[in-house]
Amino acid sequence: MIDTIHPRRNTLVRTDYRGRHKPLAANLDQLLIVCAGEPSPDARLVDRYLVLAASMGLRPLLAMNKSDLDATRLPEPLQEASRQQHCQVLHVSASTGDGLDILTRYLAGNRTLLVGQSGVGKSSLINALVPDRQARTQAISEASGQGRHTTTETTLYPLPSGGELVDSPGVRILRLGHLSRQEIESGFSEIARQAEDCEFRDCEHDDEPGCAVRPAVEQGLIHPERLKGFHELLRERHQAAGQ
Ligand SMILES: Nc1nc2c(ncn2[C@@H]2O[C@H](COP(=O)(O)OP(=O)(O)O)[C@@H](O)[C@H]2O)c(=O)[nH]1
Ligand SMILES: [Mg+2]
Ligand SMILES: [Zn+2]
Repeated sequence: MIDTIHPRRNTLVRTDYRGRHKPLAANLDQLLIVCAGEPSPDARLVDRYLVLAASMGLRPLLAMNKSDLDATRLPEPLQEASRQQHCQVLHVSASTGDGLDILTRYLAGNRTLLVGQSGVGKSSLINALVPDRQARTQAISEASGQGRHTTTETTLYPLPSGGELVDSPGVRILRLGHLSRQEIESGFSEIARQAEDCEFRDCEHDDEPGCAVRPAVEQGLIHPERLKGFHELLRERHQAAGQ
C-alpha cells in the first residue's frame, strides 16, 4: 500500500503519441549520453539529450565508448554542443575496461540515467559497471522472453561505489514537443544568450528583422548544426501545440 509519495526533485516522463505523460524515473542527478564511433553519433539526437538534461536540471556526461576500436574523435558539432552545455566527455571501452575508473568516479553517489542509440554499448557498460548484472538480466529475459516488460521496464542498478544507474528503454522515444520554449533554450545556451539581442522576444531566428542569432551563425559564433537542432525542436513544439 502506498502511504505517501515524497516530493520529487525531477521526474522523467515519457509522452505517448496522444500526448499523455507517463513517469519513468525520478530524482535523477545526471544524464550519461553514450556514443561510439560505430554506429556513428547522431548530433541531432545528442542535442535532444542535452535539452532533456538541461530541462530536468541534470548534469550531462558524454561517454565515447569503444575506444579500443579506433581513435574516436567526437564530430565537431558534438564537440561544440558538449562545450556549450558544459558536458564532460570521457573516452571509455566497455570491452577492455579502459576509462571506466574515471567514469566510476563521476557516477559515484549520483543517480544517473543512461541513454544512447542502439548498438553504442549501453548494456555492455552496465555489465562492466554492475557486478552480477549479466546473470540477473539473463534470468529475466529467459523468464519473460520477448514480453512487453523487456522493452518498457525501467531498471535501477545500484553501483558498488554508491549511486545508481538507471536504464529506461522508454526514454528512447524522445518526444520533447511538450517542453516550453525556455526549456528548449536551456539546451542551447549559446543561442539563448545571443537571442537576448533579437528584436522580437519570440524571434525564431529564421529571417525575422533584427535577429541577432542568424548573423552570429554567419560570423561563425554559433555552429549551424546547433541552430538546425534548435529549429527542429521548435517545429516539434509547434506541432504538439497544434494537435
Ligand atoms: N569493440 C568494442 N565493442 C563494444 C564495446 N562496447 C560494446 N561493444 C559491442 O557493441 C555491440 C552493441 O553493444 P550493446 O551493449 O548491446 O549496445 P546497446 O544497444 O547500446 O545496449 C555489441 O556487439 C558489443 O559487444 C566496446 O567498448 N568495444
Ligand atoms: Mg542494450
Ligand atoms: Zn532571432
